[in-house]
Amino acid sequence: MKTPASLFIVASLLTACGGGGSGSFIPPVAATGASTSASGSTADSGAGGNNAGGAGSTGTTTPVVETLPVLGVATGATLGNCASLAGFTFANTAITSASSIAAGTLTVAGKPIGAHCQVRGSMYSRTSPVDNQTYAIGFEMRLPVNWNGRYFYQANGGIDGSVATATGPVGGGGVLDNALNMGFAVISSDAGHQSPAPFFGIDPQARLDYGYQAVAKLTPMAKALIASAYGKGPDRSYFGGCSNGGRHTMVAMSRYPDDYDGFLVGDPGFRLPLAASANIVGAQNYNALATTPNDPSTGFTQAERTLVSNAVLAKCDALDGASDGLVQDTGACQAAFNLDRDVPTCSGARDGTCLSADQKQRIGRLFAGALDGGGKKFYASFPFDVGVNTNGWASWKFSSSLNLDSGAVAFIWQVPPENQVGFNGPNFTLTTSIDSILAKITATSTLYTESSLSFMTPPNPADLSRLKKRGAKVMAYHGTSDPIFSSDDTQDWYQQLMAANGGDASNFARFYRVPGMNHCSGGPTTDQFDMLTPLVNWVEKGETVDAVIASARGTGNAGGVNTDVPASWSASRTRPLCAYPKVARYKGSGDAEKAENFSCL
Ligand SMILES: [Ca+2]
Repeated sequence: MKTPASLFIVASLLTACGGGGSGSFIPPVAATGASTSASGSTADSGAGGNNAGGAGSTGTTTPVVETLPVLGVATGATLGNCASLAGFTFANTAITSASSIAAGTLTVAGKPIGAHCQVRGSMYSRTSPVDNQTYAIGFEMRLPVNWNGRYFYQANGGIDGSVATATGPVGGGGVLDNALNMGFAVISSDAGHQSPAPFFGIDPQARLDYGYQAVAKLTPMAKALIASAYGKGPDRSYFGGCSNGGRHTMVAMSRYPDDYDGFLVGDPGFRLPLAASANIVGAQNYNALATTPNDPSTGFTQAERTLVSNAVLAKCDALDGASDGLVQDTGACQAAFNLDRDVPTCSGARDGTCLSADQKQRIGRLFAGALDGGGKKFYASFPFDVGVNTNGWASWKFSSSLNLDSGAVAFIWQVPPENQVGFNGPNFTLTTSIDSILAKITATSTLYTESSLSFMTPPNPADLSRLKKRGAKVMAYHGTSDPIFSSDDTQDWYQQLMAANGGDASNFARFYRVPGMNHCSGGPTTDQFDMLTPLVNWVEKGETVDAVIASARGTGNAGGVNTDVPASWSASRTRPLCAYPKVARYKGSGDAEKAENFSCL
C-alpha cells in the first residue's frame, strides 16, 4: 500500500533521545521470566539448537538460555575517491552518477548530514514482454566519508516505486538522526519499478522484484560497491524499515539470514495482501453503516470514534498504574474493555453519544479479525486502543481502503490482475466479494507462477534458526493503534517465534509495542525513538535491551510536531517501550511525564 510519503519515506530515523536509559544489560544468567541473556561468547553454541527439547512438557514455560555468538564491533574506514565510483562495475549494473555531497547539503530534522558520496544506478534494465513497459531496479547508495564499517539496507514503504533518500531509518516517527549520519553506508531502491502506481503488477517479474528478489540482487552489488569505496567490505550489515519496509525486513530475515546481522522491523505488513483484503472488508462494513452512500467514514464518525476512544481510556488507562492517556497494558485492556457493554447503545438516531446495535456488531467483528464469506477469520484482530479517534486511523480505514488497497490487490496481487481500462478503485473495494479476492491472491497461472502470498510474505516466519545461530539479532516494534497492519499480527508472530524457541526468543529477537502509535508514527503516543543504536550494540557487543526510551513530539519538537499528542501531556513526555511481554507500569511516585518513573514488568 501506498501511504502519504511523509509517513514512510521520511519517517523513521531518530535520535538517542532516551540516552542512558535505553541500554540496560541483562545479566547472563538463566532467567525465570521472559528475559534471558545474550552473553559475550564468540563461539556458536552449536548443539544448543532450539532448546525446545526439555522445555514445556509440563505446560509451563521453562526458558533455556543458550550462548549465541556476538559478532564483534565493526571498524571504520575513510572513503577513497568518490568520483571514481562512477567506474564501478558489477554484473547487470549500470552506474549513472557518483557525486560528492558536502557536509550540511542534506539535513534531517534540521541536522546537517556529514560529507558523503552519492552513487546512483540501476540493475537488470529490461523491457517487459507482458506490458511492454521498461523496468529496472533503481538505487542510490550514500557512502559517508567517515565510514563506521557498517552497511544498512533501507527498506522503503508503500508499494515502493521511487528511490527514497538513503539516510537509513532508526525507528519511529519524527526522526532526529539517521544511519547515514551515524556513519553507515546506506542503500535505498525502488524495488524494481519506477512508479508508485500499482500497474507494475501486470509484469510478473516486477511483482517478484517488489516481493523479494530486488533485495537479493542489490545486496551483493551494494557490498561490492562498499568494498570498492573503502578498500574493504562491511564488517556488519543491517536491514530495516517500517510498514512495507518492515515487510521487506521480515522477508529478508527468512530468505537471506546469511546476508544481514541485524534486522530492525517497524509496523510490518508482513502479510500485506491479507491485511489489505481485511481493510477492504472493513470498508465494506463501514459502508454498510454509512449515512452517506459510498462514504464509509460516515459509518463510524469522528464523534463516535472519540466515544469509543474515551470508553477504552475509562476502562484501561489506569491498568498500568497511571491515568495518563496511554494504555500501556494492551493485553489487559482487551480483557477489560467490552464494546457492547462499555459504550452506550443508541435508543434513537445516532448522534455521536452512542453506537447503534448494528455498529456494535460490525465494528466489534472487524476488531476481532476480518472474516471471509464463510465466516472464517483470515487476518488478525486489532486491539482496542485510544488512537481510534485520530485522523490517521480514519484515513487508513476509510480512504486508503478505497484508493490504495484496491489498486494493490487488483493489480499487484490478484491472479489474474484486473483490467486496467475503466478500473475504479472505490468501486472495486465496495463491490468485490472478499472470497473472490482471497481466491485470486492465492492463485497462480502459467504467466504468474507465484501467488502473492508466496512472493510478499516471509516463508516460515517463525523459523529464524539460521539467523539466530550465526549471531544475528532482531528488534521489532509495532504501534498498538496501527489501523492497517495489526500489532496483534506481529504479536502473534512473536509468540510463534517464542514457541519455536522453547518459549523464549529474547536471546536473539525482541518485540516492543508502542502504545497509542498509529501506522509507523503519530497517534496519542511517544513515537520518537532510536532502535538502531541498541540493535547495533546487541549484535556487536551482546548488550540486550529491556526498554527503549521513546519521547512524545509535542510543541517545538525538532523532528516535527505530532498533532495527536494531547495538550495535557508534557511536550517531551518519555516512556520506556518494553520488550514483550513486559508492560511499562508506573512506579507509583515521581513525575509521570518521565520514563524513569516507569518499570517494565
Ligand atoms: Ca495509562
